[in-house]
Amino acid sequence: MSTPPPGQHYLERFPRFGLGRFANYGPAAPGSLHLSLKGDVSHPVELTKEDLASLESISLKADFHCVTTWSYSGLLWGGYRFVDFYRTIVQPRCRPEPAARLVVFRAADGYACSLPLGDLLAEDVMLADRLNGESLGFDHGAPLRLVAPAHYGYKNVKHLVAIEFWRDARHYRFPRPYPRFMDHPRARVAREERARWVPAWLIRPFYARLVQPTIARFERRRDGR
Ligand SMILES: Nc1nc2c(c(=O)[nH]1)N[C@H]1C(S)=C(S)[C@@H](COP(=O)(O)O)O[C@H]1N2
Ligand SMILES: [Mo]
Repeated sequence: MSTPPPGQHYLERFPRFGLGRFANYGPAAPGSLHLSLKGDVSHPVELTKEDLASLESISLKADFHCVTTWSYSGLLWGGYRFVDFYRTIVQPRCRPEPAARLVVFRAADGYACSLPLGDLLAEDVMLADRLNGESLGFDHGAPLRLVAPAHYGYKNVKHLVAIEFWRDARHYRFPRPYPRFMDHPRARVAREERARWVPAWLIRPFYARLVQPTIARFERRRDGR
C-alpha cells in the first residue's frame, strides 16, 4: 500500500457506501442494463449490455478514495474506457452539440452527479461491470458504474440508468437535501477538491465522523435488518 493522498487513510476492506438518503435502496430486480443517453444531443439513444459489448473490454487496477477520508487500495475493475464509449457510441449515435461538455450520471437509486467531459476522457476513466474478476455485484454498483479513480468516490456513480450531455447545469443539481457545496465540479483527489466554497481542512473532520455510522447504515440494509 502506498502513501494515501492528502487527508485520506486506507481501510482493510471495501465497504458499500454512499449518501445516507440512498442507504435503503435495495436490489429490486436482477440488474439488466438499460442505459439512456440524452441531453443536448440530436438523437437520444437507449443502450443495453450488447451495445457496450462492441467496445474493447479492459481492466484497470486502481485505488478508491471517498471524500469522507477513507480509501481502499488495489481494486481490479473490468469494463470499458469512457473515451472509447464516447468516441464509438456517443459521438456517432447521439451527436451531442459541441458545447455539451457537462456530463450528468443518473442512478437507479435517485443519486446523480456530474463531471466535465474533459475529465472523463482521461485514460483511467471507465464504465465498469466487473470487479476483482467477477461480474459487478449490487454492493459496488451493478449493473454498471462509473470509475474515475482520480476523483472522489461521490463522482463514481453506481447503478447507472442515464448519462446526459448538457451545455450547462440547468438540468442538474446535487441530490436534495444535500447542499450544493458538497459537490465540487471536479473533485480531484490529488488536489483535495472535497467541496466547493469550503476549504478541505474545514470539512475533513466533519466527514471523518460520518465514516463508521454510514458504513453501519449501508450494512444494515444489506443484511435486511
Ligand atoms: N447510485 C449511487 N452511486 C454512488 C453513491 C450513492 O449513494 N448512490 N455514493 C457515492 C459515494 S459518496 C461513494 S464513496 C461511492 C461508494 O462506492 P462503493 O459503495 O462501491 O464503496 O459511491 C458513490 N456513488
Ligand atoms: Mo463518498
